[in-house]
Amino acid sequence: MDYDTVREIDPAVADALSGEVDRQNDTLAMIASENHVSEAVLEAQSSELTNKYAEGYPGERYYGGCEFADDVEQLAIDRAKELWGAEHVNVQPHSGSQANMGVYLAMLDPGDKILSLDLTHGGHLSHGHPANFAGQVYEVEQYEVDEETGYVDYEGLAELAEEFDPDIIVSGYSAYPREVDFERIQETADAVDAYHLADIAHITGLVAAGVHQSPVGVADFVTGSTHKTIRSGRGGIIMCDEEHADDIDSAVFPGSQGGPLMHNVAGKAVGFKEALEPSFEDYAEQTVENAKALADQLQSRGLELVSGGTDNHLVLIDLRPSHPDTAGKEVEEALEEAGIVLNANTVPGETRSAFNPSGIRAGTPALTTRGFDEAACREVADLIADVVDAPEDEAVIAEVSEAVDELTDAHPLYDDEEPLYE
Ligand code: DSN
Repeated sequence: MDYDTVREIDPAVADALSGEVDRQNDTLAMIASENHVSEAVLEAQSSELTNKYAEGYPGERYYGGCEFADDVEQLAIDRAKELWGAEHVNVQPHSGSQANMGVYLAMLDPGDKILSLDLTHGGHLSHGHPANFAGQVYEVEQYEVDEETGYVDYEGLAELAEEFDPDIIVSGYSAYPREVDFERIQETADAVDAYHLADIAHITGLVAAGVHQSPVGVADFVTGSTHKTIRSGRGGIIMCDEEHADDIDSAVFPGSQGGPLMHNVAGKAVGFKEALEPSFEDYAEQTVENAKALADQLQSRGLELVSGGTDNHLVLIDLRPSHPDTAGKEVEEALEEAGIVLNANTVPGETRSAFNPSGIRAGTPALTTRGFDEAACREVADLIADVVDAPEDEAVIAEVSEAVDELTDAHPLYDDEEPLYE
């Protein structure tokens, strides 16, 4: 997009928008939660539906003029049901956090108990961090990963559940490189008579494509975001059995949101249609293969990975064993200077601070969308390792930057010539 129309009215914003296109074209997006959506999703998301208020649900709106909003939302719902096999789907949450809020509001009273994974072990703010509404409204206890293995400590979780007697157990994580055993967590939830919320924000696409086990039909509630590995319009989603449908719908609207962002719902519908194509399964498989190649090459360069590898779309490097004097933020900043954008991240047993932690999280969803294969990801792993070894060396940064330019030139993004993906 050239943003000519915006430029006529508002050159400052047009500059920023064009700058962002160039930034995405010229850098490697390795923040594990990010992706690049198709031109069709972009177009739907910037449609005139942004003008429409559509409080309510398809066929039951509070305002008139909702016939096309109804069409779009029903398409998004039907496609989501087909993708994930859920009985009931709500596509209105504005984000993954809003989706989690919808479930809490529907099923819990203030002061009820949430048992979730600690943020520094890979959990998410909306699972009950004290700085988030979930930590302020509910009583929260947190389970952890085993610091030796990096895997969820399922036994510790079961023991803690017995002790704490939660009303809801949250599974699904933001910085966890291994397959989640949703059935095992469900057994624990059953044993203590708690609900189970599986937040698959990061792995929505992997689950839809069948390359990660699905919690749908296992957990009581499944939430997610819709713009990460599933690569559709930005926002959130809630899935559940028919039994809880009315409670969930009322908790989203009017419980916690007003008018749905119908332009985003249109982007979700289009992205879900794309994800129903057989090629999406190839994309999801390649995303995981790419992460494995990245992991393998990082390890061969002497870097330590939490859990020793990955089963999904991300790797988590613990810098402490190999580079005890180098902190995550320093590496994040040096890599960004070289054109590789990822984030510093806490690691299990964190000894630094949340703002300048000891780890780096890197994901392959966006690179895979861009056409990177295992060989290209191994090359990227070498570039990352070069910078980790010498984050202050400007000559190294310059060399890596040149290699990034070659990679981005070889894998054009939004280039007006070819669609990003078919
Ligand atoms: N900000 C997202 C992530 O990076 O994992 C989670 O919401």
